[in-house]
Amino acid sequence: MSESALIRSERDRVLTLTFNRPGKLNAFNEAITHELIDALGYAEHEKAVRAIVLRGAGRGFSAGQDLEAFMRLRNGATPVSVAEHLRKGYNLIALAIRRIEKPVIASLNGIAAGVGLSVALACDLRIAGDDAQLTLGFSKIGLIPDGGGSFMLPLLAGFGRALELAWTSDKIDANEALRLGLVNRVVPAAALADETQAYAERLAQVSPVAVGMTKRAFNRSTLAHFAQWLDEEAELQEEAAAGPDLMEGVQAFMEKRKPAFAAR
Ligand code: T3D
Repeated sequence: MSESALIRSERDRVLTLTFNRPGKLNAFNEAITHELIDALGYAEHEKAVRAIVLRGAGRGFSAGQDLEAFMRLRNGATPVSVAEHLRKGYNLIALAIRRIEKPVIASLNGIAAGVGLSVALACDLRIAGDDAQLTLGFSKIGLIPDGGGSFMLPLLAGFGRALELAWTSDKIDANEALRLGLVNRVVPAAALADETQAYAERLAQVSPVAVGMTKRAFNRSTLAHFAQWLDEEAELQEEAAAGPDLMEGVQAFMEKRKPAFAAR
């Protein structure tokens, strides 16, 4: 039997969800996406779960959408619309993370790229190992940050810095991410799993009423338009994906060369 793309484990009221495609830097395929949506649904309703941790197996958190799988979906007999793919996948993940009235913590080891980073940014808190590297990556394939990234990135990092990170797709390290407010704390890479578990256990002991209702209050005061924005973001991504740059960008990634984007 093949191993699950998402491993669930529970200890001391903390549910840990581990993306499990280490050979592909935990790039999201349909299996991870849908198993994650299911697991978040379980976490929302299971009273024994009081905090949730998302993490990646191997040397990274996630490299974002699996580009080979994505091309198969786009080039198949019935090509998938990008907007629909987002609405049935990443948008549901971001909405679930925001809806669960329990702390959801991203534990960032190594690389977090593309929509992998968006998923981390949709979480309540981010704890990074000192080996963490963050990159948007969307601009390299002619896309905009999606999965809520175009909302959460400017909110956390500020408008100008967010644009810079989105346009350049520059990789930033854990300390730069901390300085920009993209992560809450940085710990030695070797201690990341233990530190994240300990912090999640601490939050699991706080009044669930205080935790849940504070999250609801912050969602309403600051993220009131998040759901509507996810929908608009999906439309914008559909428009971006309709041009030639996506294909050129993905082709270049697979051929391990720089993309050559023509004038618009
Ligand atoms: O409709 C929709 O859903 C659209 C939504 C799109 C959302 C997105 O996330 S778009 C952005 C997608 N992600 C990227 O563009 C990132 C692509 N990856 C990279 O730029 C680099 O891999 C990293 C910067 C993340 C890491 O670089 P490095 O040098 O540490 O590792 P590597 O050698 O590039 O990758 C290791 C392996 O993972 C490699 O496979 P191989 O050659 O050993 O067999 C590589 O091809 C594979 N891999 C990495 N990222 C992806 C991937 N395979 C498929 N998809 C990936 N995203």
